[in-house]
Amino acid sequence: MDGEADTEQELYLPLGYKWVVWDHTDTEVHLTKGRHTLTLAARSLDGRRATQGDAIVDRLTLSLPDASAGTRVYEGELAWLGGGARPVYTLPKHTPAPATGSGAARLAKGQTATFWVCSPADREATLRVDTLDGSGALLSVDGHDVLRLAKGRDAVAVSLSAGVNKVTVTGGSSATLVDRLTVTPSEGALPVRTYEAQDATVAGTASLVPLSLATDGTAITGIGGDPGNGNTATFTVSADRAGLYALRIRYSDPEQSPATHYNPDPLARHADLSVNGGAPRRVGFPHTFHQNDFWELTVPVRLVEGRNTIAFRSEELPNFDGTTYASDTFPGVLLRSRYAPLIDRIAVAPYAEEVRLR
Ligand SMILES: [Ca+2]
Repeated sequence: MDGEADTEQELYLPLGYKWVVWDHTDTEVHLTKGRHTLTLAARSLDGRRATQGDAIVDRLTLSLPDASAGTRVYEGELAWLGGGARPVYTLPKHTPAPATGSGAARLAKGQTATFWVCSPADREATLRVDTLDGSGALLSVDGHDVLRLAKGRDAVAVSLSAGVNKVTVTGGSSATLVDRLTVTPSEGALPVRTYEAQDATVAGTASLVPLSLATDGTAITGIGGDPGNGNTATFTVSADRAGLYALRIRYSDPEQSPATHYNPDPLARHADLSVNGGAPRRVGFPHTFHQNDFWELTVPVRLVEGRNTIAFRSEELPNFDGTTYASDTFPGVLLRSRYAPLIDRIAVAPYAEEVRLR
């Protein structure tokens, strides 16, 4: 900023599928009133550090910090209503307060209001349902029940996924008037335990690789291989009590097959995830385009109290006949990956916990 070395900061630009598939990176600058010069440069002011590769920059957007922007409001009357639920714009006389927005959603037993809630990151947020009448409605997030509404019990901390989360209120014993849902980023209600790559037990070809943008400088690579392989990574994690937990996997997925005109990007890595040796669950991981470009993905898992193992493995999946493999039919053409993504770290937090806000 203004050519001053002590304001210089290094930005990591996300990698995209191709040029002109736009993305963004965000940072904070502290500005005094008046005119300033913001400079983006491929070389640091002291000349010692330089950009690797290059980028095309479309624009800079400058916005003021806004404390009220922390809470997002989703009006009940604007929710997706199902099962015969309907918006109500003229409230019954006995309701205790006026509605926000233009009204509320009326949910009789089994009727639903669905909200599409956006989270900027895989992180905790506190969801609060403001109702004007009725009780006993059930709140769920991505199909997991997180709270039964009752008098004074209307808020719950939830481990949201980055991007869109499906939040549903289902009417209970007495018809509920849902005024709105508020979502506020919060901390501490859902304690997070973090396990770095070097905490895992690796087997076979799975091994640690140094990567500068991995949280502790290393990630696990080489998970997966031939059908039936034993190239695995296993974390031992601790849970205070049995229940549903959010498993946040920080990963990179660099593998990409050459694009063709009809199949621009057919390949994504997957991992078969097994908790305490149980039946594996297949998880797909979107591209991050480089092994040193890490994203997070949240997977809900059920843990028992105390020690739990979480194992990652992978192999090429067969064709639709269940027996042949694309790599045999089209040798040398990369159509299905045999590998899990690189894993930088995992974090485990309770999926949801009721909170008392007043
Ligand atoms: Ca409302």
